[in-house]
Amino acid sequence: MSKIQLDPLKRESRQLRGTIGRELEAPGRTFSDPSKQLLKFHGVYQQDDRDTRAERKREGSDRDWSFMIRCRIPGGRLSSAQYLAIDDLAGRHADGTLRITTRQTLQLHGVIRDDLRGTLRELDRNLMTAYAACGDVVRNVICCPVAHGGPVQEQLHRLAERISSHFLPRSAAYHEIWLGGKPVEREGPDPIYGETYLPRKFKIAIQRPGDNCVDVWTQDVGIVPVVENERIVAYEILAGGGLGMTHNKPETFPRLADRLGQVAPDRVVETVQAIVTTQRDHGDRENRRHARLKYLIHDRGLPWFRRQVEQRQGFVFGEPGPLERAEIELHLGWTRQDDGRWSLGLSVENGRIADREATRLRSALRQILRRVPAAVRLTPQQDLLLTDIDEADRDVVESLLVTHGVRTSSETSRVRAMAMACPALPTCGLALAEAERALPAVLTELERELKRLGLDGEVLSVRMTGCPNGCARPYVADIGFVGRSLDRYAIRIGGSARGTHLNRPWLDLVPTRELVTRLVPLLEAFAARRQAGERLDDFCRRLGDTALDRLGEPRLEEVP
Ligand code: SRM
Ligand code: SF4
Repeated sequence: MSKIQLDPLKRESRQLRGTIGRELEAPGRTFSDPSKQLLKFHGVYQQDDRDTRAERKREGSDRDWSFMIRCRIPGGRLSSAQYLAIDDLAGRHADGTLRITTRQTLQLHGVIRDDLRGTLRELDRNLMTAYAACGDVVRNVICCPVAHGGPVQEQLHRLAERISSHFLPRSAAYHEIWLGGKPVEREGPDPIYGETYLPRKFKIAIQRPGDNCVDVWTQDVGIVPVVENERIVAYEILAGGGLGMTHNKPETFPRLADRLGQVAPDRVVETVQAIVTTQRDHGDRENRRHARLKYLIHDRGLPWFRRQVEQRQGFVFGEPGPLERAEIELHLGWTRQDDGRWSLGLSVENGRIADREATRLRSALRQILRRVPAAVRLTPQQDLLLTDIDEADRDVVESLLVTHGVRTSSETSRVRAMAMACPALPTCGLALAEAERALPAVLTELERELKRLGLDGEVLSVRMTGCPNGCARPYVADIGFVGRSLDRYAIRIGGSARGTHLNRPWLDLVPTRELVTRLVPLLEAFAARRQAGERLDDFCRRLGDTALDRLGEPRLEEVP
C-alpha cells in the first residue's frame, strides 16, 4: 500500500495531470512515486518482473521495470478491428500475450515506458481507452455478454455503456498527456468526482435475468433487471459488495451486497450517481483499507445508507421484489444469436490469450478474425466469445481452432472451465504466492480426484488468488485458494456462485502440492453423504463447522 497521502496528491494533481507528462519527456524507465499513483487513473500500472527481482538485486542491477495497461471496455464488446489492433500491440509493445480480466476487459503486460504513448495512441486510434480503467473512480462496468438475450440484453448493454461514460472523468489529462491534445489552461473540478475523486475504486455490474456471470453480489453496485413480458419494468439495486481483505486483520473482510430496493428504468443512472456521491462524501478517506463502500454500509447500517441515497436522488426506493439467485452461465460452445448468426464461447484458461507449445490460442484468434467476419466479447469469467459468425463460416472457425490446438469447451472439464486465477506472480506487485501459473496443475490433480469420486459432472467453482485482495473473486467460490506466502495458501470452502453466501476459512498455510490431498476427505464425504442434487456449498452448510473442521484434520498417514 502506498505511503503517499492520496487525497492531497489528487487535489494538487490538476485533475490527474501531476508531473506525468514532464517525467515522460525526461530519460528513464520509471516514474516518481506520486506519478505512479496518478498513472493508475490513466489505466497504467508500473510493475517489475518479480521472477528476476532477487537475482538482479544480487547482481546490483535495477529491477526489470515495465507497465501494465488495462483497457476500459464496458460490457466487454470489441469489433474485430479493435481486437486485432490490441493483439498487434501485444506483439509489438507488450509481452506477446493478452489478459482477459475478471472485469471483462483486456490487459497488456510488459510495456516499457518509452512505448506507453505509442500504445495508448494506437488504442485511441481504434476507439479504445485505458482512461479510468484503474484508480479511485468507477471502474469498467461489466454486463453479461451474450448475443442471444433479445432486446432486453441490448438494453442492458447500452445501460453499461451509458453508466461507463457518465462516470468517465471529465479531465482532459489523458488526452493531453498521451494523445497529444492541446493543454487546457484551467480546468475545474470534475462535476461528479470533485478534486479528490472517490475514496477508493468503485465497481458496478449489470446482471442478465437468470445468469450471474457478473458475480453481481460481489460488486459495490449490482443492477438486476426486473423483466415482465420481455420488457424491463424496473431495476433491483444492490449495494455494498466487495471482496478485498487482509490476512490477520479481522476489521477487513469480504462482503456480499445488500438490497436497496427497486427503481424505474429511466432513474437508474441517477440512483447510481446518488450511491457514488454518498460514498464520495462519506467513505473513509483516512484509511484505504477501510475505504470501500462495503465498510460505509457495514458501519452506518443499511437504513442510514438508503436514506442518504434517497435524499440525493429525490425519490424513495420501491420495495425489493422476489429475486432469483441465479447461477453463473459460462456461455461456452456454439449458440445461435437472435439475428440467426452464431456465437462461439471459448474457455480461456485464466484469461491468458497466448501461444503456448501445442496450444496457440492467440494465433488462432488472429487467423479467425482475419478470415471470417466476426466480433469479440469478453466475459467476466475470463473467457471469450466470437460472435456474429455466419453459418457458412462455422467450419472455418472450427478447423482453425483445431489446427492451432485449441480445445473446444466440450474437451475442457467442467471444473477447469469454471475455474479462475488472478495474474499474481510475476507481474503483480502485491502477490504473496502464485495463482495463474499454479492453478492449471492443481486442477489436473483435482480433475483426477473428481473423476475417481464420480464428481466430474459437478458444478464446482475453484478460484485461486496470489493474495487476499480477491481479484479472481475467490470468496464466492465453492473452493477458494488464497495466497498466504510463497507456496502456501489458505483454503476456503462452501461459497456460493449464486451469491447467497461467502465461503468460510477452512485450512491455512497449505503448501501447493497438498492443496488437493487436503481437499480429498471433504470431497469423499460429499460424494458419499450428499443428498440428492445437493451442491458442495449446501453440503458444507448442512454438515456444520465442527464436522468440516474434522474433515480438515490431517489424516494419520499425512502427519509428518
Ligand atoms: Fe484486482 C489490485 C489485478 C479484479 C480487488 N488487481 C490489483 C492489481 C492492480 C495490483 C496492484 O494494485 O498493484 C493487480 C494487477 C495484477 C496484474 O499483474 O495484472 C490486480 N484485479 C486484477 C485483475 C487483472 C485480475 C484478473 O484475474 O483478471 C482484475 C482486473 C479487473 C479489471 O479489469 O478492472 C482484478 N480486483 C479485481 C476484483 C474482482 C472484481 O472487480 O470483480 C477484486 C475484488 C472485488 C473488489 O474490488 O472488492 C479486486 N485488486 C483488488 C484489490 C483489493 C481491493 C480492496 O477493496 O481491498 C487490490 C489492491 C488494492 O486496491 O489496494 C487489487
Ligand atoms: Fe495481485 Fe492479489 Fe490481485 Fe492476485 S489477488 S492480482 S496477487 S492483488
